[in-house]
Amino acid sequence: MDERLQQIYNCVLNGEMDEVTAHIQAALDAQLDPGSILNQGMIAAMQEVGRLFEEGEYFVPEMLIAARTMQDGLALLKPHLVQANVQSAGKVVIGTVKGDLHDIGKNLVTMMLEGAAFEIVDLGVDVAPEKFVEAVKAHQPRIVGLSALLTTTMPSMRTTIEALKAAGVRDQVKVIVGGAPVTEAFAHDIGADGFAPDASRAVKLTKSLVG
Ligand code: B1M
Repeated sequence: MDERLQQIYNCVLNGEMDEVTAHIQAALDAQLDPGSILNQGMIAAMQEVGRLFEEGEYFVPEMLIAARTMQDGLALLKPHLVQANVQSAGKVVIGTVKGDLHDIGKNLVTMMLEGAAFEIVDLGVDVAPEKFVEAVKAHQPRIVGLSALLTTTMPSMRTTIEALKAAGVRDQVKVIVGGAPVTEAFAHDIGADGFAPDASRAVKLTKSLVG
């Protein structure tokens, strides 16, 4: 791996918040591809954080500080990942489902959708089904995006779709789902309109669903 990407990887892995932005800036100044900085530097490091957590070497505080480091880095990288467009491509209501506090992936999807000119209503994390229903009624989006990172919160995706049906608004929107444990088969099973494994494919999917 390029030495500069390795330094960014190490910063996220070790939660070196003070240094990550300087390394990302140096990589950008050296014309490294922002997509490689994100995928090989930052997302790969978060996967390693997850592995260390599973093996009992990292605990929640280490995971949290790595997440904060990633978020600081993302703030700097954002303008390089997205190119602002003027005309809205449609409105998207997005959130991490009830019980789930993970938002880095959801924020990345949001960022990429914004870059593709979608108007975003971000409901944040731990969003109850009724909040999604309220937001659909209030904002009339074309797409509802649900993110989940825990196997224990994946059922909240189903509950949210059921709540949209019960409120009579399911047919007004397309529902897309994603997050590390989510699969195409699960999306199909819960009656979602689409699944994307990563942020760039979430943009492609959203574009295809809004025509
Ligand atoms: Co948590 N955590 N965590 N965590 N965490 C995981 C998910 C875990 C896999 C770690 C592990 O054991 N290996 C594990 C889940 C196991 C399982 O469910 N089977 C886990 C656990 C157990 C927990 C706690 C229960 C730990 C505890 O308290 N004992 C707890 C739960 C809290 C809660 O939510 N109620 C917890 C807490 C946390 C922190 C708060 C410390 C922190 C989150 C901070 C934050 O998000 N602000 C955290 C972190 C950082 C992780 C890992 C290490 C990294 C997640 C991440 O940000 N990845 C994670 C391990 C891992 O994923 N390997 C882990 C980078 C991000 C860019 O990827 O989110 O997958 P991801 O998003 C991708 C795609 O999935 C997709 O696009 C994104 C960009 O490409 N995508 C979508 C995501 N949403 C989408 C929506 C779409 C489309 C695509 O359409 C709408």
